[in-house]
Amino acid sequence: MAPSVITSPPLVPPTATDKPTITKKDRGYLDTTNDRVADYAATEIRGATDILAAQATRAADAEPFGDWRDGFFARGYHVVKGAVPRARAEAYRRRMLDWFGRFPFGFDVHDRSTWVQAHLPMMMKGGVIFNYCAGHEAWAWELRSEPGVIEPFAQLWGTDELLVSFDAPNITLPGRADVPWAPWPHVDQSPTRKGLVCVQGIINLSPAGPKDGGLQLYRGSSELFEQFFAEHPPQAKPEGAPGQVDWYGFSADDVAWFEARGCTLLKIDAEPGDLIIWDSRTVHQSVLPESEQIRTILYATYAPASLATAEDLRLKRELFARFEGSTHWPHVNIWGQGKAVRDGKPCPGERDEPLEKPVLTDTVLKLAGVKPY
Ligand SMILES: O=C(O)CCC(=O)C(=O)O
Ligand SMILES: [Fe+2]
Repeated sequence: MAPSVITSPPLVPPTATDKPTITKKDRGYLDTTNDRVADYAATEIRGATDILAAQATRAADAEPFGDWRDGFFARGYHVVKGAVPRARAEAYRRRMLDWFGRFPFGFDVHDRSTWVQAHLPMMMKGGVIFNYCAGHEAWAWELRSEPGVIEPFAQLWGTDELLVSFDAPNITLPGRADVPWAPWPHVDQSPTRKGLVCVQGIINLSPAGPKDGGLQLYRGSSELFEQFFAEHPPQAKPEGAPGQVDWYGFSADDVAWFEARGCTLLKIDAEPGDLIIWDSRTVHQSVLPESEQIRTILYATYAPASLATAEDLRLKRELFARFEGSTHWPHVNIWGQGKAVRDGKPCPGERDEPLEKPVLTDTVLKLAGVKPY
């Protein structure tokens, strides 16, 4: 299938004189300085591939892989145990929390009175940090370069020539009175994309047991993705929902439709160093901690560099050059997260570069799409 063309949102970095586009947010999503994509049908998409579908067929048929991939393709998710060795996972967590403590808003991890928005960076859903060059800190790039994280994606795609998303960390403090939680079941795949074309991931750095913050997914929902949208043409994105095209939020009625077809809500348990991966057609959400555990994760998705067009690689290099975060998609939908907005204005804690810049290793440059394979 020939890849089609996307109408890309402009990727012009905001300047002091630009007025950020402010949208009203009442769902815990983020204001952004970048343009939104609201019309799924009008947005042409690239990145069609049958690589994973062929792998899934193999897993189900005569020649199963005989490893974790068979389970992944049967269920649509998998937890790779110990993708990052435990001691290193704990060291990454410390570096991440140390970085989190260095914003200029007066947050002190030892002082619970500072665990409120006034003392914290702007975060989606109480923890996701898309801005402040967060995804380009040295610890984020070292984590993405971990061989045990890359390897499962290389196995899934059948190549180790991969790109990675410039994705966000999530640092969720427990017990915040100023962060209400409501269900936010969604998929990170445009309703206009067909089939299994993206597998997204979480590099988990803190204990994620039943009472801890973590990922919930509707088991079996990935298989119903096409049928759902055939029966329910996609609605325009509500005001304030994430601005990129690979996102669709579901109503309670929609969730009931999935439940009526046997999907059940499952909370994924994981330990520090585990990699959680799931088919991007899976309906999912995160839940806040009920325990005292600070949730610390990095989102990370890998896909073959060969699936990216020259234009997507150009957009990716632009984001990389200015340390800007992307979506969960590594090879297409290269949509920058822009700068954080606080009280309707560019956040004074924003920055133009990470506190600790990444070392530009061969692996980093190739995963970033800067250096060709
Ligand atoms: O944090 C999680 O477990 C999932 C978050 C999520 O769904 C997202 O960022 O798209
Ligand atoms: Fe998601």
